[in-house]
Amino acid sequence: MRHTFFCIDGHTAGNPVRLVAGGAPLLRGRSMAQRRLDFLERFDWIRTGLCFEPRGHDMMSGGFLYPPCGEADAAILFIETSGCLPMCGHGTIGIITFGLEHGLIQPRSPGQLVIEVPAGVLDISYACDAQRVTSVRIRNVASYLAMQGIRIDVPGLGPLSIDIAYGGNFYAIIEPQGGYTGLEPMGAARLIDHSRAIRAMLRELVEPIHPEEPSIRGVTHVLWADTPKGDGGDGRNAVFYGERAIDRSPCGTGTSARLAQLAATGRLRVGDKFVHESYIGSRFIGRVEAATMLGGQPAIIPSIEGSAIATGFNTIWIDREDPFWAGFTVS
Ligand code: PYC
Repeated sequence: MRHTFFCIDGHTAGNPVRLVAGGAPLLRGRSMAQRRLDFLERFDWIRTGLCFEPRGHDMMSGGFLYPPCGEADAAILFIETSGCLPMCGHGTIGIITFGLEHGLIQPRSPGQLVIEVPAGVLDISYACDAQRVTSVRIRNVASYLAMQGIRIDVPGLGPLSIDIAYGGNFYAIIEPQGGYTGLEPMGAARLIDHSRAIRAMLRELVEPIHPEEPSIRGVTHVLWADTPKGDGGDGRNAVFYGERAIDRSPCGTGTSARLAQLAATGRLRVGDKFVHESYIGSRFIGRVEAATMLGGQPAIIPSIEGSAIATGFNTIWIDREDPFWAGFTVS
């Protein structure tokens, strides 16, 4: 049996986005959080088939557009090598851009959208030049500093003090200290090896749980913070996700988590802007839009602004006679 998926492929600030525009399964659930769990239970082979080799690769990421469960304009279900993220910033920027440029999303008010994702509801504004969407700004879900100063001893790096912040996913944030002197001396291969070890060590010690949506739990991503390289930047980062991926974009939920950490520690205030660079030098503009409370603790509403480029249409088959129909990974 052959399943056909019509995709628009592209990238946001260098990181891949595969918008699956045709072939989405019908999902059960009254919220995107419930539909996400239903997808993982019954249709995860679609995610692995489209994201893992031989149809994808370690960084592959994307999603489906769905009709909303509530009053929003549309809903997004994210797929990625590591699972179905509750929220993905670079993915949202790409999916909104490609969806608008190809008429899959019809805004009720031009320039504005309300989008449901498993982590909550996003207010989005965007700018166009003729048929092209030139920028997307996401007012993200409430983000907060969940844990501070967790101390671990990392083989090859020594003792580190790590904060955990939520920006749509839970991030371990490592600032330069001790054996970590910045991104340049580390290089991508060492970042990946250390990130896997650090995430495993943290998972033994702590399990952060979202105060309102307990299906969102656990440290999934590792953010290595650094000083900016280019003019006009405020910070730089490399985000590790999945098993072998370093985000090529500045990472939308990572930037949100970093803004929450910087705001909670008095280094940013409401109204501040933070230009965040990625490992490859691409940029998002982060902003601390507002202060709020989440589950009784102080939080912020961050926004992330960036742009995406479509690179082509991709009609992908998953054929049950293919020995690798559900994809594979190598360790
Ligand atoms: O942009 O939020 C993001 C993201 C998460 C993982 C990769 N990118």
